[in-house]
Amino acid sequence: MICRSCGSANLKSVISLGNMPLANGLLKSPDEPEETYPLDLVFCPECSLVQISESIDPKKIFKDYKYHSSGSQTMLKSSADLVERTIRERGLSKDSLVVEIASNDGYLLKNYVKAGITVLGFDPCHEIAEVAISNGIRTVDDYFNGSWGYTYKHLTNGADVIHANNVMAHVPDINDFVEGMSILLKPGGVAIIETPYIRDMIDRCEFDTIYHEHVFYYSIVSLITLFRRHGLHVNHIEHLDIHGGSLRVWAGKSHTALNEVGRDLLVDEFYTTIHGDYYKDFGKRAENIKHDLTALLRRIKSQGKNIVGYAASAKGSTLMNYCGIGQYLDYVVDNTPSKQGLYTPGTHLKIYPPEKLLEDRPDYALLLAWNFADEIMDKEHEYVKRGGKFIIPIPKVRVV
Ligand code: DWN
Repeated sequence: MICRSCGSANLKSVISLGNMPLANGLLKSPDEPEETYPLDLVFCPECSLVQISESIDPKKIFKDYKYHSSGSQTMLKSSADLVERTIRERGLSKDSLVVEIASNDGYLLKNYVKAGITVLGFDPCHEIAEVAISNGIRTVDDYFNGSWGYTYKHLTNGADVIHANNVMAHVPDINDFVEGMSILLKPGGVAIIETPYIRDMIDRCEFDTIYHEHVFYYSIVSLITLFRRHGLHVNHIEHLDIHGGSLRVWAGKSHTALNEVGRDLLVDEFYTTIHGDYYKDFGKRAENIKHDLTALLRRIKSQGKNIVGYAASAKGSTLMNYCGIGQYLDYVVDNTPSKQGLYTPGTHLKIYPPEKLLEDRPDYALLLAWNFADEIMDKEHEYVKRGGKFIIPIPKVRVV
């Protein structure tokens, strides 16, 4: 195997989570056959990029993808705030073009449409792209790549802004993807990228955010190296708490001095992330969480109490399958209509609407989307008021 970004063959192991089903590979029935694949993470000392070793055909992962970004008020608010700020800071007008790659159901672009700005989305999941199109958001239901970048450069004279939220982790041919962004971007344009930050994943032991659709786990050094290869310069970086800790990166064709937050994060990386030994105890810490969580669930079950899962998330699939805890849960609830009635990958737990939580009032709910803990526990205040308890597994197993 070679590094997908720089081509180095000198890759080092970070963690091996064993053979895992596809994290969003929800089943129509519990006895539906499902494939598993090795889920191993490796580190490239040459360009500091962490990536999974196994390449899965994206069509297998995204063929009937069910993740709707509009399912979270946290995401909707974060996107609306970013759009308002970008329109203001970039002085966008109706003559501007804003492109979003992985535009999902239009959760972000709808804010530009409301402001009268021309938009173009790319999303390979036909059903989800149809939702955006039905809301008046021009969307190409295909994977973005270099040739789409070239095509739309000549069809539109280029993009003033390109958004790419939580997509760069998913693209095996990442050089072609970034080249496409560079071609499509106007000379004075900006690409605004959001992606989970590997420092948060390692420091908070968020091993459950490792799954096959997340090919890459970025550090700032790895992003700078990747962008520079395609004539893009990282000029501004912010560190967000969303999705368990993310980077928001502004990149453009001209080079300006990196902002202070970006400089501090970058200097910090040179003392930690880019030296492989930063990852050395990650596997042990993941095992500790597995031990603590399994012991807690076993203890609760020995007291004759019951437990359900809350959120049929991709991270929940990695957590449940790596920890082998499906046996302790009765079912999972989730607010995504297209997931309800299906079964979780590997653990084969049926997925119900969240209303079932109050109907059944199980003693405990294991929060499988802990990154939305505040939003979800606020929504389920009635369940808590009536004595229900949430178990939050990451970064430390605790009952709230
Ligand atoms: O990169 C990705 C990250 C950003 O989101 C995607 N590849 C896949 C996805 O990962 P995830 O499935 O672990 O994401 P979330 O956003 O942590 O989990 C969302 C799940 O939680 C959805 O299935 C909806 C559910 N949910 C819920 O049932 N009630 C979410 C909220 C906020 C709620 O109130």
